[in-house]
Amino acid sequence: SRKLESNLTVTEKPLSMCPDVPQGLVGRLLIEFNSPMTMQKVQRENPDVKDGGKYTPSDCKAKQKVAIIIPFRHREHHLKYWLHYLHPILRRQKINYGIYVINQNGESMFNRAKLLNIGYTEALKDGEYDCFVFSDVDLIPMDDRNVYHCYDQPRHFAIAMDKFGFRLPYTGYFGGVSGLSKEQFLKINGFPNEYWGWGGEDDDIYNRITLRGMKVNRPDSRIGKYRMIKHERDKHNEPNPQRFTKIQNTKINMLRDGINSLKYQLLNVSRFPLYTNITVDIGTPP
Ligand code: UDH
Ligand code: NGS
Repeated sequence: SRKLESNLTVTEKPLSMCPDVPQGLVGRLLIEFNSPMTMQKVQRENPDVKDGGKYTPSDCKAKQKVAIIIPFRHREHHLKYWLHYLHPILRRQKINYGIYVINQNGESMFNRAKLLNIGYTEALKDGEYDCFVFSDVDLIPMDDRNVYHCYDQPRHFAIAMDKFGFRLPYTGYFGGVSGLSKEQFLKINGFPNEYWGWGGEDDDIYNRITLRGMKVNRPDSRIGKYRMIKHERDKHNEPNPQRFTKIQNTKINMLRDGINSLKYQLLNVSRFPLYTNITVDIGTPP
């Protein structure tokens, strides 16, 4: 309670914990990428999001603090749609969250998993996060019951993508959108830093999880549906010819390659209205 200038005492009810199943979800969503989108429009749609893309539910206390990490380079068009769809979904899900776009500087080979490790590290410098959701910039959930927080086991969210006919392509698929608590992430020494170019890094993460005795947890396939924004293969993210041998060696490599060996140069941190942009120099493949 607090005293006002007069002698009135206003009693503020302490916020109760947010319920396990958020109230006010709408279920299935209509997702399309044809309507024009501008960052100004998305900002106007989301006045309650705080600088840097932070949000805290106003009517209940969230159990977890979630950092959402997006690996990024030259996908501004996709990011507008991602922010347009995700901010309202996360708000309905009553998530206490911050959005971190990890932007790879320069034109050397792309390295998705290393950018995700950097996202984990940089988010923790910015807030006391206990959960990390890693999302590609071109994946939009089609149902808001697919709740973006952490679970008892590492979570795979993007299990039924349109490009795979709304099915899991294979049992060990862990790509697209996934979520690990801080403890789960540290238990597997984070993600590999040594997958340059496209492919395999998600399979390596899956291997790490099972090798440490954890089991991937997934939503119901009716709820885990996604639309992917169609795009051509990016430059400097060609399929990595080493990926097949690398995923055979997760067990040995995960001991030395991971969050314990992460090296990069922080170039810029900018807080925009709907996200925090972190630009990094991650080096080049050996
Ligand atoms: N990413 C970027 N910039 C890049 C490469 C990747 O931002 O230059 C990020 C982005 O978040 C993307 C994610 O990394 O969603 C995964 O990369 P990807 O989209 O290249 O992987 P995906 O499997 O596509 O979606 C592979 C090429 C498919 C070509 C299909 C041609 N019809
Ligand atoms: C596997 C890749 C994964 C990839 C998945 C889906 O073959 O990294 O296909 O790819 N693993 C290897 O290459 C070892 S997709 O259809 O989205 O292009 O995520």
